[in-house]
Amino acid sequence: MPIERFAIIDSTLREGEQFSNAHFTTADKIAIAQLLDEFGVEYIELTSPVASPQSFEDCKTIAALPLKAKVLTHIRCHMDDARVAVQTCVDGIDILFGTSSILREFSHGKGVDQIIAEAREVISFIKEHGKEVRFSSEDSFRSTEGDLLRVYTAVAAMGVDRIGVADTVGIATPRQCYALAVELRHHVECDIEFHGHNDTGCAIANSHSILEGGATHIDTSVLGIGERNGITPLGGFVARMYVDDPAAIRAKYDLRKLSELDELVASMVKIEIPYNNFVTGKYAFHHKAGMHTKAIYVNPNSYEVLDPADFGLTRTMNIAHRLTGYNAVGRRAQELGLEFGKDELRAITRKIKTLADAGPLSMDQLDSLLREWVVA
Ligand code: HCA
Ligand code: CU
Repeated sequence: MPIERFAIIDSTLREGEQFSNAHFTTADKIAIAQLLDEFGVEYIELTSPVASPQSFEDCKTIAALPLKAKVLTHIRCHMDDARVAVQTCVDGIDILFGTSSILREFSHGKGVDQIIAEAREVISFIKEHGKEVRFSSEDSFRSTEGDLLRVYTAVAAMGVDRIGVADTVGIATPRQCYALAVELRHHVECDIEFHGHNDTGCAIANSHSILEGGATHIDTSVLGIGERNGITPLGGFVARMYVDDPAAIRAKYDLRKLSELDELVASMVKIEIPYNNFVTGKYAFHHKAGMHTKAIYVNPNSYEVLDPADFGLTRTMNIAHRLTGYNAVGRRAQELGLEFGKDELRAITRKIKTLADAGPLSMDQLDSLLREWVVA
């Protein structure tokens, strides 16, 4: 699939509301939706309007905003929910039904024929109201392939815009995702969406693989927030796609909005952005070892596949430690307007390493050492 063709369905305002600390006010939701829209996600998914009276009002409010992104809401595959959802003026409705044997046994207790019959009623009702409709099978990867294919081919024949594959428990592997998409492509022509939980750390890789197999839409949330440890994070997913084709991704999304989005949502849900977060983590563009800093000065691409400038960020270097190298020390001296010969720089670097063996140095200490060397 050409990279420009995939679309992001950001679910910060639906899956993200299921994150432990999330309690978005209407104003919060508007701010998130507007920033996601400026970033350029193609869809914004909202909590079901039947969840609570405020959720219903918020659905109407967000659906009425002048956004480029299409607004979706998310409901159970049930006429009671569908009747409410069509009153909210959203562009589309994502419906969900559990197909795995575990959910059929312990959750809703329905067979595949019954699932298809209920889906038919809900899907035709939503289509009659002129809305986009997606049918997703909850816990897809613990459903048998036969059941999945029966349900998906049936709903595709009913004219859904998308079918959804949901790795509800984060059990899928990239290979399984790829294989499932290839298989589905033999059976359905409609778009294919993926919603992947991150319990085992595979959410981004799964999202990427399923696109390679023929899926078209990926669910994300800002910082990956969601039920348990969440889903595919918007920033990490975009970073993964960027590496395949930076120009296409720069054209599709305003990448410089990513930090603002991560910071906004982190503050609303009262968490710190993790130090190792994709793109926006404190150390995402930080270089330390001498071999790395030397090469980075010559060509940043040697140890960076993401250009921080594309994300409105700058790289940082830590050279005040025992893994440092004389190239980096020399650059620092130049920045301070100091000139040293090669041998001198090697001697200074040896001194830094010896001092740093006793414990971490600060940049100020390193700068003083360089300045005092001149004086001495
Ligand atoms: C859940 C629902 C869901 C739905 C995904 C989808 C999941 O909270 O269990 O609509 O595709 O992970 O299955 O978020
Ligand atoms: Cu989910």
